[in-house]
Amino acid sequence: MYGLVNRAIQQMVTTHHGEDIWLRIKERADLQDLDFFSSYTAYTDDVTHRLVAAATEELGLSSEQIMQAFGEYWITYTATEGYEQLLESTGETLPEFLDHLDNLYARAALAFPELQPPSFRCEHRADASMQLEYRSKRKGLAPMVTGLLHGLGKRFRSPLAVDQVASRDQGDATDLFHIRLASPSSPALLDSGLKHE
Ligand code: 1DX
Repeated sequence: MYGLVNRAIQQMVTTHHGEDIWLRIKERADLQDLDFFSSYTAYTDDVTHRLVAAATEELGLSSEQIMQAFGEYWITYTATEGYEQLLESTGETLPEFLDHLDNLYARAALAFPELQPPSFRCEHRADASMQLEYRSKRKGLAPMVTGLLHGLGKRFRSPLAVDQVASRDQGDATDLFHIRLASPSSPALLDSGLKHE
């Protein structure tokens, strides 16, 4: 993946846990000789997976927890690192944004030819819930998608609940996420753990 992804992991860890922990994670991932990640260099996915694995050891969190936190972080990180326009032009509301995710990638891929974009398809239900299908060449990143969705919920100030209802890791054909938006008409949803922090 492009170095921007590894830089985002570095910044998330440094901000929340400090420089020393970051250096330990980097060393455990056998990346101690690397001075920095260059945003526009395509690194092997292995580098990212090693960072996540090392972070689980140093932070005592599961890789699912780390990838979910990272997905959420990615939304604010990219917004402040020059991609606010890209996010803005993808949609003004969460449902619109989810409908246009493949567009976002089509535009990003013009500038960054080594991007290996996943693909998303969003179905809107009569009860205003949505089902998002996620397809990727990569495996094991579904928890990051859950985090991305929570990050988008914060961006659009619409708290949401995400349930993964099918999983490639469990042998299903694709990864499917069921998304419920909290609305003024559903205070029960807001009380059931939807409201984060
Ligand atoms: F819901 O691959 C909201 O390298 C979402 O299965 C989901 O293949 C927002 F460094 C610049 C650059 C570069 C900008 F300059 C990426 F080159 C991309 C910025 C997307 C913002 C995907 C990153 C592939 C790198 C992938 C999950 C899971 C997508 C990570 C999240 C907005 C981003 O992102 C999978 C790669 C950008 C850039 C956004 C992604 C690669 C996403 C989202 N993806 C690189």
